[in-house]
Amino acid sequence: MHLAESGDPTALSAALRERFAERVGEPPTVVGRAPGRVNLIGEHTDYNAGLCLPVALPHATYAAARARADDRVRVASLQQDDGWEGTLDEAASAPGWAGYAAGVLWALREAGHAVPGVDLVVDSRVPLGAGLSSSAALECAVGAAAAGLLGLDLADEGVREALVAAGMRAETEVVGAPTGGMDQTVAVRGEAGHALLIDFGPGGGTTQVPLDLAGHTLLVTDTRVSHELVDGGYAARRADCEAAAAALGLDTLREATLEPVETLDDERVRRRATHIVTEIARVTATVAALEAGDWAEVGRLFDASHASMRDDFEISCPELDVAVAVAVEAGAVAARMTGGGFGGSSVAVVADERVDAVVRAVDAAFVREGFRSPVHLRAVPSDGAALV
Ligand code: GAF
Repeated sequence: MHLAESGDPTALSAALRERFAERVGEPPTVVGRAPGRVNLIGEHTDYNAGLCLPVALPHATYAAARARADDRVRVASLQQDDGWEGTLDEAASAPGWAGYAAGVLWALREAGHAVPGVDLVVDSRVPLGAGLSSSAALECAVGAAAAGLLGLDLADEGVREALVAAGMRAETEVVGAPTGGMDQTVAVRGEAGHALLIDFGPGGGTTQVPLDLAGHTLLVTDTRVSHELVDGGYAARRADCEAAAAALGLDTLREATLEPVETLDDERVRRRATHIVTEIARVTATVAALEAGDWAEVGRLFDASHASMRDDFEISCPELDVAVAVAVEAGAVAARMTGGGFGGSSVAVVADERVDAVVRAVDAAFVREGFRSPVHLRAVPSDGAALV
């Protein structure tokens, strides 16, 4: 059975330092690291002031950096052929993948930090375009490296807030993906052994939820159907949610209940709002079920969440539906699609001794259906952004 490895952070950092020195001519002064994430439940709830429950992956992005004497930013990636070079001002419109990296430096400077020109080389073990938040991992790895260059302490609450905010600005303003903040929050605040309950409502915040998997594995399956948040589907869902809140006379769907939602005239908008209201309730129920070790209930909640995303929010795809159904048939106690949707990954809770059987069953089903071979990984709950 093949699972995509996260690699050893110390070894990856050392290898990246060497590659940086070859390219830049001098060694980096810092290496920042930030993880991808898998969301257990609470999808598209973040921009509706709702709840979600992500876990930081052991698979992370690494950003090696060294300050320059001028105000130029040069970014390169071990995964991408193209790099980017420009001034800190021009970083506000850096194109393609470089926008996530250079955009964070721009956003930190906009927030008042004395960001210097920087040479940056990044490396990633987060599968790209897999709905596992490779973009927030990149943003927050660069943010961690920048904090290192600026002498800011990543354990400091204000610094963490600044990194989350800078990552969000890079993504929404520089790249133009109207996302909601879950990914950057867990990339910075994730803790080993925990899921992170995030409350995006007024006065909300984050709570570490100890995750006692009791002989289970969080198995992620990347369908390799590439998902792009910059495409129109994500923004269209967000617009529908805003339309629903407006029609109900509310600021956000967090304040909505099912009864008035069921009276909404527009059938599509009604189904979108139904997903959000029921999904927020499922997050609270999942936390309770996890705390009680009630895996059967977690299974029911994941099942309902998947159906809601498939039928009401309409963000699933045949590959995700097959991955989820076959995982359950092969013995997973719970499975659902995860992340923004339109491709990407599923997450399943599988008794350790059944992982092999589930992986084989999903692989065989993908062959039968003529889908691309999926990639699986073990989502061991891990720490958020740090220097390595
Ligand atoms: C993507 C977005 F970036 C998040 O903000 C969130 O909305 C998620 O999709 C869906 O839950 O990862």
